[in-house]
Amino acid sequence: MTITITAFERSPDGGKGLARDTRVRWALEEVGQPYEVRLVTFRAMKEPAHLALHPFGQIPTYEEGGLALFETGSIVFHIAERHAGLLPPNSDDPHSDSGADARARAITWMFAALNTVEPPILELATAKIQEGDKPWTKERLPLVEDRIRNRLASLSEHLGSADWLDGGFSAGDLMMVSVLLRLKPSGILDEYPNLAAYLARGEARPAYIRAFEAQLAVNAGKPPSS
Ligand SMILES: N[C@@H](CCC(=O)N[C@@H](CS)C(=O)NCC(=O)O)C(=O)O
Repeated sequence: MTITITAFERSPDGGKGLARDTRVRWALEEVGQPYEVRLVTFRAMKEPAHLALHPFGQIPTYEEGGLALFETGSIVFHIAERHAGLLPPNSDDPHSDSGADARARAITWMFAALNTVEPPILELATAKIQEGDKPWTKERLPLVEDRIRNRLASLSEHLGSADWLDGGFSAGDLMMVSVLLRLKPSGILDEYPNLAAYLARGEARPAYIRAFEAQLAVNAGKPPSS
């Protein structure tokens, strides 16, 4: 069955890979599933046809046969559940830690990326881009940055010298790396060398490179629209 995702016709980041279709492309590349992309304008995202797929009028969406999904957490989880490569296989033995428990922990890291680490990082983007001209932004920025440091310190402590968050690379790492990517220009990540190296490991994966290049090809040569 053909998989079709949606992406910005013109991404606000001009192709830096921060638009969330990149994480879905990455997941599909990791599991070796071909996919098609339907590009949408900001206006089309708010029109009935797209709202029928995504109630909040955003990208990405995911269609496969009669199934339509939105929210990257749900989409990546769906891909990881149906195709080998992103989650440890379920073990038949309920008493074994090697299967079901490892899978549950990898899923936990997906939630941690989206619910615990991403929110303060998005807050920084909002503070800089949407509220950058407010008189209180200068005072607010250090507070927001410290909330990010608080999360990164815990994440760095957990990761230690390991390559990935829990054993081998999983959908949890895919989501965490995707979330951390937005921090690159801020320099904050460099305060945690193991996290900077973790990010670089994610970006070096062939599947990530293919995903990044595919989204870049859409945006190449087009100036950012905001
Ligand atoms: N929580 C959603 C966030 C989706 C989201 O914010 N998408 C952005 C692009 S990365 C978007 O469509 N922005 C345009 C808008 O909200 O109007 C997810 O993970 O899928």
